[in-house]
Amino acid sequence: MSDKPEILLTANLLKSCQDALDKHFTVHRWYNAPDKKALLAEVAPRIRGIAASGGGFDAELYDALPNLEVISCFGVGYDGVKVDVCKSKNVRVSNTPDVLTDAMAEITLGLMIALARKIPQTDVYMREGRWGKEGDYPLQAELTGRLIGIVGLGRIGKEVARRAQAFKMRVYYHGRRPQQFEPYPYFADLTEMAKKVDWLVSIVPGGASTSRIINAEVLDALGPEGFFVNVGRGSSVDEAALLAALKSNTIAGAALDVFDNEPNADPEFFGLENVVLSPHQGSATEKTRWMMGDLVVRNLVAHFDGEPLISPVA
Ligand code: NAP
Ligand code: 8YV
Repeated sequence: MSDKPEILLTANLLKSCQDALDKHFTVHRWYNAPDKKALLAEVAPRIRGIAASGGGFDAELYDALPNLEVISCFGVGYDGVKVDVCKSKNVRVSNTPDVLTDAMAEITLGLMIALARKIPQTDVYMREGRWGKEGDYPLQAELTGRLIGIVGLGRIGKEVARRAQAFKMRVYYHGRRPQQFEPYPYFADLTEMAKKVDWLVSIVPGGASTSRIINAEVLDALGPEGFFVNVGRGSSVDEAALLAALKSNTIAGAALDVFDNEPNADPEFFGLENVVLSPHQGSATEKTRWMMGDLVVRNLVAHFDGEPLISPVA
């Protein structure tokens, strides 16, 4: 019998992470267990940790593991995890911040450029041979000299701001409070910032405090020459209002990496020309996903070595 701590793996995390977990722990794979009830009956009392995605896991597990000590989340967003329940049970929780910030900033600027310069559409325009038949593609927008309003000037938001400045954009931000050492003008009122800027870029966590903060009023304020980008969480947007704004050209366009219903996003988006769509791949690079997986493992190892968690949230 191994003396390695026994953990539950509730998401099909990437191979390098799973290989490292197998090295340090006895791993019971919940995510593909043929009989989850039988698995619980066999191992529940021995389970001391969970390796999970930030999207959370089956609610039954919160009460089914009497000796659970720690949950290590793959992802910086942990809005799918019941942190209050964990705190009440003295279960520690960690996530994977910072290691994905650069990848996120890259895809945010990439989505902005794709939207402004209609890269998906011009690619198809060429592949369909339309350039030779119909002539040059219509003129487009650009980032230089434009105003960007960042909703959520956190780790990722700050990196987006730095890169937006490199694109000669002027940066503003909105959050629950001004940040003393940030050089950008702060807007306490999201709608007022939307009125001011050309680009509204949302990188806020999920959860109750951000639910539907991007609504019809904000989109109307952004206006017919404004662009909206969401790389945070789909829950932060009133998706019906966004679809209406896109269809009526209340805003010029949107680039979205996150959606209300994933992976089955609303098909209403699919036929719209003024949208760039991305399947929640903000952190999905070889390097970044390896680093996220490594941090999942290092948090668990730290816990079972009696050390503080490397990136605790609770
Ligand atoms: P972070 O450093 O915690 O930043 C979050 C920012 O959101 C903070 O600046 C915070 O500012 C602001 N915020 C929080 N609640 C708010 C509210 N109710 N209204 C307005 N602003 C609010 O987190 P991060 O590392 O930048 O990551 C941000 C989020 O991006 C994650 O939580 C995750 O949901 C998402 N994400 C998505 C992907 C993807 O693949 N698309 C990848 C990574 C992360 P204040 O506290 O001052 O309000
Ligand atoms: C992950 C994310 O893909 O880190 C986050 O919050 O949204 C992405 O990096 C997602 O969490 C999958 O677990």
